[in-house]
Amino acid sequence: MMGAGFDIITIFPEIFHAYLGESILNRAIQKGLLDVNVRNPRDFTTDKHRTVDDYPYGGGSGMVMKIEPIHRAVNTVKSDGIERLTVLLTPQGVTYNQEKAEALSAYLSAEKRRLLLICGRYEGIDERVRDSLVDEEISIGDYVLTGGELAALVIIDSIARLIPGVLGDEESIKEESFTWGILDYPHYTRPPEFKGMKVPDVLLSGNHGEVSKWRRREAIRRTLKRRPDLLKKAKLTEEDNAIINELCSNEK
Ligand code: 6GU
Repeated sequence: MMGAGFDIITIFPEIFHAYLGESILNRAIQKGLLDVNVRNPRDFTTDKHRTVDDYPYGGGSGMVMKIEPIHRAVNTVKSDGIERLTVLLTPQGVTYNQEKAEALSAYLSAEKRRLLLICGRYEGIDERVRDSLVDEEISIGDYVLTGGELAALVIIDSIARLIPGVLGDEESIKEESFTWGILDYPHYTRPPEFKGMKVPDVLLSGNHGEVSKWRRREAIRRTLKRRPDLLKKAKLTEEDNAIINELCSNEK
């Protein structure tokens, strides 16, 4: 596989089949650029009720995911001997961002490496899963979800769109790396005027140099206004800095 391969441990496999069955990611799977293998810990239980959770030792509210079904599911996945990074999705993890997406994408682009994502559910997961099976813990932001499934999909989606051939438009990725770290510029399509709202003249001018300059300026303007924190880390040119200085002084 020249794209990216994922193994998912989840008690809700349908969530993955639903999202990955649509549009761009479905096409990436059909093209062999993306491979996602979903395993349900419930299929690795041995009791009549197929129990995947239990009461917490020490008492308290909520249920805890049991280690044995997860351990068996992980071992089954790993039995092919392929090199894998095992990630637990949990609000306690390191916050995910585009930099991390690019790092994981680079890790996966090496032939025969995969990402194994374990989705937590209920109030928690037996700590021994972390201790014995997990390399890294990732969170997708400072809010609490009912489970790690949406986080796993966020990670798969963000990595998949970095694989050459998935978006079908290599230019957009190149342009993205140029704008890395700042917000996108405003987009317009026909009609040129809608209820009195006009498309900026420069975009209709056919002057590609002027269009590029306008877009860069608007992207910087937006970032300055909405996410000034991003400018500290962004890749900026001397020209960008001149634009920032100008926009700042015009404010007064
Ligand atoms: Cl990875 N899991 C859960 N349950 N909630 C989250 C999260 C993950 N990332 C942000 N909130």
